[in-house]
Amino acid sequence: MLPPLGLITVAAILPQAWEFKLVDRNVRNITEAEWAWADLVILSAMIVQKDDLLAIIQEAKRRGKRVACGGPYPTSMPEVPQTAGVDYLILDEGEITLPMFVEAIAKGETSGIFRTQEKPDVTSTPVPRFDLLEFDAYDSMSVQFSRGCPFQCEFCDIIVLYGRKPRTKTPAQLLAELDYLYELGWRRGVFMVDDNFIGNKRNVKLLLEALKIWQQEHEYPFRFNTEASVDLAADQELMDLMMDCYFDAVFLGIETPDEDSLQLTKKFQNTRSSLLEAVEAITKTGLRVMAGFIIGFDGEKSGAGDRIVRFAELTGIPTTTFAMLQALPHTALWHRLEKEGRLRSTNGNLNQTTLMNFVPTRPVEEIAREYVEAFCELYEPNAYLDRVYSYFLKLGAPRVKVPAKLPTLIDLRALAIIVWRQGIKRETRWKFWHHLFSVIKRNPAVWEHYLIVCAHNEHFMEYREIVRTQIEEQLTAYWAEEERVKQLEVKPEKAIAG
Ligand code: B12
Ligand code: SF4
Repeated sequence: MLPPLGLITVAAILPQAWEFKLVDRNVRNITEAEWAWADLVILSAMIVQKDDLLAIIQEAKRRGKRVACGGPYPTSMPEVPQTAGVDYLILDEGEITLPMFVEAIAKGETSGIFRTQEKPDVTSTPVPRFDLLEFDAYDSMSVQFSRGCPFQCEFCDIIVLYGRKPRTKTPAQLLAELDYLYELGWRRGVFMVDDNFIGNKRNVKLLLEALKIWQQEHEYPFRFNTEASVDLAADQELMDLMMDCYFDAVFLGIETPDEDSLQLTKKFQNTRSSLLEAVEAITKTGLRVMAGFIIGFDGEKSGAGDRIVRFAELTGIPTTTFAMLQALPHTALWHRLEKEGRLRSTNGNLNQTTLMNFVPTRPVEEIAREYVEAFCELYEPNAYLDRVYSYFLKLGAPRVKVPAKLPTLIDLRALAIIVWRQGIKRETRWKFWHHLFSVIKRNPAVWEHYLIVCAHNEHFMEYREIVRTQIEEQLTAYWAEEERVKQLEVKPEKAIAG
């Protein structure tokens, strides 16, 4: 979906006299020629990419290369890459630690750990090296205006990694990044990867004012998405500005409609007004809501999965990121569970196919069953089509006049796939055509966007089975482990009896 913005930012911070080649392991393998060429292998990873990170470290060491690594996972769990044999651990935000590393290299040091408690001022972050990317591999490009979030959700590691004081770039700095993307020929979506785009509302409005003019002058080459907290709904001026800049979707961390769970997890901003009304206000303005949902909070009552499905149906939210709660390293939740002796593993990885890594307050199999059922229900083809249809009838129309573009070969191929699978092959074909024509008639400005979101289900339908199989496998392993521990506990008694 998106490129590794961290690594291309790292490449921009390092001395520009160095030569760089970038391999995104989400896209392709490293070639023999690339291995032979590299003097130094620089790696970054998120927690879910741990296994691949370790494999590459080992491969690089086997080939006698020096290895440096940093990024969110090594920063959370530095002992893991260290044990795997990396030479340089460059942790925290690269703006501060990379210069320390470059200095160490200049002094001929062959290993080192570079850390800082300080959070850098991102106004000095250079324009990322977008030129290192293979553009065709991605759905959207990424840019980042701010880091950090002012809220205090108990499970969140953003505030651990990037702090609670949102730090923003200057509008001119972000526009320079867009200029570069434009110059390189990018003309599709751009995701503002901020943890909470509206964490500093004053500065984001200044950015949007400038971006509005930039987009007008360049005839709207980019369509933006972002992530924001639910209080976006209370600021109509901000939402209007986003519409004027050609934002079309926003990811909201709804987490759960259960107010007790929201209170317990300290997501107070989601309890201040009605979540249903917030989603409605954002939708009517014209921003498609994507929602993050979580199941498995402490004290959660049975039926949480159903309540999430009902919430999605009531609001019509098409696309969701739904996962079982995970305690990520060093979060407030992780520390609490560790104190209570409830952490089962420190490997929390936030993936949608992962069983929770702690002992919950209700039976784990009940949560897992509700989760898998809810996941499958959300993306059942009939239910999905109806939900997306109801949503797009109320979605506000775009406000900017984007010049018509000829469809590319990629667009035409995607259209052919969706028409074949959803309009001809599948049993829901009549519903598909009915809803499509009805959207074209009743809310014509959004029909293309509607079709794209229908296409998302091609991923989720397959993913449902992956979620089901992997969660069931982990449950089986969980029970086998519980049984093994029980056996170990009863052994001494047996020995005495024997
Ligand atoms: C955009 C994004 C995505 C995108 C694309 C990511 C990509 N291809 O890189 C998508 C939507 C695909 C995605 C998916 C997921 N993501 Co994500 N994502 C982000 C997000 C919002 C922004 C990433 C980004 O571009 N940041 C901007 C750059 C500039 O910052 P940065 O990467 O941190 O880099 C800086 C430093 O970390 C450091 N640095 C980074 N790399 C390196 C390397 C070296 C050598 C050095 C020295 C320094 C260094 O220097 C940089 C400049 O300061 C972050 C949150 C965040 N604030 O970063 C989460 C985040 C990285 N994602 C996270 C997670 C968990 C996931 C998912 C597992 C979610 C899920 N449930 O499925 C999946 C995994 C996908 C996969 N299988 O690969 C976690 C990782 C937690 C962790 N501790 O590892 C984060 C931190 C958010 C969170 N807490 O939930 N994600
Ligand atoms: S609002 Fe989002 S980014 Fe901010 S603390 Fe809560 S979960 Fe983390």
